[in-house]
Amino acid sequence: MIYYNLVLLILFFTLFLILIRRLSKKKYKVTTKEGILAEKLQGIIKGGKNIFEEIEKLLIEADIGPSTVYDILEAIREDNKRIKNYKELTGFLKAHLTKVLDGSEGKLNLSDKSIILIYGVNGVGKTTTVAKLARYLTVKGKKVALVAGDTYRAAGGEQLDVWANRLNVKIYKQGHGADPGAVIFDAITSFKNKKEYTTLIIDTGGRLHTNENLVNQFSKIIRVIRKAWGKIPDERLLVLDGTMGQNTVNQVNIFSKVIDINGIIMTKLDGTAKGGILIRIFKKYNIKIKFLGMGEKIGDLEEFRISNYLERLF
Ligand SMILES: Nc1nc2c(ncn2[C@@H]2O[C@H](COP(=O)(O)OP(=O)(O)OP(=O)(O)O)[C@@H](O)[C@H]2O)c(=O)[nH]1
Ligand SMILES: [Mg+2]
Repeated sequence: MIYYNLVLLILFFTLFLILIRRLSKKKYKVTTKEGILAEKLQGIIKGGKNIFEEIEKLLIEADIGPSTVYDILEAIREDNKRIKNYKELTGFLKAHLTKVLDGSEGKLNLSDKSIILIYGVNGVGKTTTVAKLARYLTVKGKKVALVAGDTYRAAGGEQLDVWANRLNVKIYKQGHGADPGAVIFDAITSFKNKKEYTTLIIDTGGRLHTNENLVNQFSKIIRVIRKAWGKIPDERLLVLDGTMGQNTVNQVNIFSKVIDINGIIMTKLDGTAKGGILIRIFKKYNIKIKFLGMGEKIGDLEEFRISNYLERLF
């Protein structure tokens, strides 16, 4: 009889444990926000794996950069007792990275008449970003005109033309193969004297075979703008492709030799790309991050906000 009762008790207890686990799992799903790294972090915590090794691997994979990852792990070690679950871990990571990113949010600084220069390597999303910015500024009441400065690619000017038509904004363009310097010079000269436009956004080409060519061509464009405008462009925005990872650091390095970059726009963060590299770039170059490209459509441009960015990352 005693034996029978004991078996019954064990059975009851096991069922109770299963029920508790089920319930807590359900609660877990409801209460956690699912950022890109969320699932993996939950796995680490729940799997009882070596938490430091796993977090290190994950943060390195997210392109956050070795020195920042090292700092984070040191801080977690010091604060080890506090981190008991997923929520506490992400809270800790967000708080730490918010400090690292302090000062990284950048806004456009435009006056009654300003020029925005958009540049970056081949295919990163420059032309799309020019169109997105045109719409962003039009909504804010600016009178925008565009310059098709990419004359290398046969479709380069046409692509911008399509956007300009859709947005109903002015576009300065010349034929395929024209000298980009001449296109830009003529556009600025006209823009300067036209009261009906407040903001000129210049698209440039990125299709050059070597870094040296790119730098030479780009230096020439800046010289032309200085000559026509009397100073460097008011906004000098480098477009980086979020899916390119570590490569983007080299791109910042190359362009920073020729131009005083005053803002970064990172595109293609609507897919699996985490964009953790922005943390590394900001730490290294201290350049403001101004916008994130979140898709191919005209409205898919987001002002960079540290909190939103980190919310998406974790
Ligand atoms: N998913 C996604 N795709 C994007 C985004 N921005 C641009 N693209 C796509 O990326 C591709 C290249 O975009 P473009 O704007 O032509 O890039 P570009 O830098 O002007 O290219 P080149 O002029 O050839 O150097 C296009 O298919 C765009 O639709 C983004 O934020 N998300
Ligand atoms: Mg283009």
